[in-house]
Amino acid sequence: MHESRVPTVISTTPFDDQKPGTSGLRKSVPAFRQPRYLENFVQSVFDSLPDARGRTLVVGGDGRFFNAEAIQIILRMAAANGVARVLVGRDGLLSTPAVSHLIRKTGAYGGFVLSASHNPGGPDGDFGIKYNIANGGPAPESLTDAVFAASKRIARYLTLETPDLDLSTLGPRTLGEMAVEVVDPVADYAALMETLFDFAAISALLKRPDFRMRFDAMHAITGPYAKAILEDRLGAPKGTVVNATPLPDFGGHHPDPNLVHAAELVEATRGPKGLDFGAASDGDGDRNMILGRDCFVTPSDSLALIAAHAELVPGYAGRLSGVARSMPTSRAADRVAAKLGVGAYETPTGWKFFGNLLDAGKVVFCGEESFGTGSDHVREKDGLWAVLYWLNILAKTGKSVAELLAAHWAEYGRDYYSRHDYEGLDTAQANALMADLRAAKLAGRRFGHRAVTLHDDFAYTDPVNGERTAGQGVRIGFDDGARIVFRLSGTGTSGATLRIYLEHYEADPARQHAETQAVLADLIATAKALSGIEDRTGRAAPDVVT
Ligand code: G16
Repeated sequence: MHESRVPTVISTTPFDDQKPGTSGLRKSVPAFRQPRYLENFVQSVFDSLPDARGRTLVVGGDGRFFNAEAIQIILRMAAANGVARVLVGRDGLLSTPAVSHLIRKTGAYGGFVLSASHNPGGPDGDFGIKYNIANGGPAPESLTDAVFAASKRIARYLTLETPDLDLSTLGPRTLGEMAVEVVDPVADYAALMETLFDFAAISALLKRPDFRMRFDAMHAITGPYAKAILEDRLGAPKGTVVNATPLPDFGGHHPDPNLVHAAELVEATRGPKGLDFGAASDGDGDRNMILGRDCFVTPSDSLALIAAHAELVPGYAGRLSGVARSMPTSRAADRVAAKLGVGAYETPTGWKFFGNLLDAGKVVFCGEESFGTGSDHVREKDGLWAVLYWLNILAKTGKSVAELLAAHWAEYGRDYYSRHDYEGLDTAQANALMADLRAAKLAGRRFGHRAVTLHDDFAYTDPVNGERTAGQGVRIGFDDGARIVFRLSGTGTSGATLRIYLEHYEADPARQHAETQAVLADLIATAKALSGIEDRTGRAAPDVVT
């Protein structure tokens, strides 16, 4: 093949299913491997950007199946669309938070993140692509709507006729007239972490013979980051990071750090000989799970504890302006914000909704029940950051995870919390269920000992730019402070997933140590009665309970 500097114009016709969801375009690998499918979407992004010509972009992915081919396609198309320079991780690898950091650090115009997050990988697994803007965060809805509109009228895409570029060694390359810089995926990110946390204190903790921890990278992108930071830099014993080599199919597992998919890690924290600290992250490194001996920290509680301990962490002491959480996330963080006298914001599900609040300095920490926590250091959630934050708290307080949780609940009350997912539902059936929930007349009705005090479909007006987002989930609040939320997932790739979020507030310390599902049993029964989920679908139980 002759290397060409002149763009080739290829005719194409639209696909009708390229609407980005909660976090970019996610589809099965076979869908992405259809001829012109990825190309159409990437060209639709270029056609929607005000002006990417002459600018710098960052490109990287979580190494899942199809990552390597997709990177080459995107590089050729970027060159053909007049991009001046692309920074790409070695072998095309970059975690999602690392992409966000590189965009911010280099002042890039934006970037492409290739991942389907926690969804399984492999030839029959999932793939995804997301465009991030200059602040390092996911594109706002105005841009993703424009991309979808462009994808419906696309008639051509631009590419170069060039061989694949070698991405296996660091350094500069050229592709047509575009400069390509292959960068170390870990170095910049590791340097950033060092500016935020008390590395000396964490290192001393990790070297203590009586402190036993494990980080499960789930054969996904965080392995090299966690090894470099926890083992090489901070001195944790070799082998602290397990499943550390990223694999295109994640070893056949579901790279989702939760009680179901990281069951082996959970088991290792159980009993008198259990680990003191366990943590895991997902496919692209932005999610996290935090465990102590015989205890699991819900992501909602994790956000609240992170906010409550900001004074112990060098990068955050003395500058907490506010905290934001997605609507279905429990209200534990709101209680901390109220006590500290800082802002509290409730946004729709999706990290993109935090971007304006972070840019405007209204909040420093953000979190979601879907195992996402982060801060204003980047504009994505960040799995390893959350783990380092917890280690910083443990090191500075000298307390165990269980002790920290108990003290927090005693001070603020406990929000018992759980999410029940019904996956792979018929889409029409799921939409009808949601429509009926919206239309139901629930205000004032009694369910057992509770009366309904709130029933709405959550809508959000961005306090920074006034953009309105409606239809974000049905909220049902009760007079004792309990709450049920129903919404459909925006990240699945087949059928519909109904998520039922359940929470019950308990102020009495004597009743804060019961088993979550037992405490929530009557609320779960109410949720089933209200939605008719089991009668409508024939399902006897949720597929995943976290
Ligand atoms: C994405 C979004 C998150 C969202 C999560 C679940 O995370 O970035 O903001 O909470 O999906 O969304 P849904 O409930 O619509 O499935 P990730 O880690 O998959 O990129």
